[in-house]
Amino acid sequence: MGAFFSMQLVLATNNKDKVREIKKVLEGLDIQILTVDDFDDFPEVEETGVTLEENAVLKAEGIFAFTGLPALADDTGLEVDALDGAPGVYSSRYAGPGCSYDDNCRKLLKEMTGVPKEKRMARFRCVIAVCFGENDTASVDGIAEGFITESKSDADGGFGYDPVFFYPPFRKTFAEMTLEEKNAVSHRGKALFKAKELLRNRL
Ligand code: ITT
Repeated sequence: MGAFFSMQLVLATNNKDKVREIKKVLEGLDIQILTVDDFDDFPEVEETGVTLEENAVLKAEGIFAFTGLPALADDTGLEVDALDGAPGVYSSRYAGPGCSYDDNCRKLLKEMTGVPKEKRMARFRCVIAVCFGENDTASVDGIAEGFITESKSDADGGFGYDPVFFYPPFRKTFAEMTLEEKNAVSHRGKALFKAKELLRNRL
């Protein structure tokens, strides 16, 4: 395998599930992908923004500042219509500090108790920011539309809210999809295909 790449890119995330999906889409580019595992004391950038885009930019620029290398960050939220867009930007800590994916899914199903099928629309929104250098950050986004199920799927694909997110065109939840299927239609997959173009143009 060639040891030299045209670019190095750090994935500015502590979420291993995101890393798996991101790496798959960026495969084949002449870029060496680095992650949290390649650095000592990789920081957790504080998400003080009020929008997904602000947080994605904060994370990408924070990791660029730490590593001196181009960095790609992802900020994602699940927007549920019947809950006025919650959990949205607070999706990771919906059930409280230190909560698990399962805690979040259970809390969401509880909040949605009694909401009829036709009012269970929701969407994942993903913003990806790439910081190429000082004052040189670009962001792109992607959306996937679906419904919140009434019970949690026991399939183990995907992560986070995937077991309660039903995707009508495929007639299954994101948790029942392979990595390739999910990436082809998901919020992150769509944002990543745009990010891949941004990266290609810089090689
Ligand atoms: P980083 O900030 O380190 O990237 P995080 O998990 O805190 O990791 P977010 O702030 O973007 O990331 O939180 C989004 C939360 O939304 C995440 O913790 C999951 O619970 C959920 N989530 C994100 N992407 C998802 C996906 O593709 N499918 C289902 N749930 C997802």
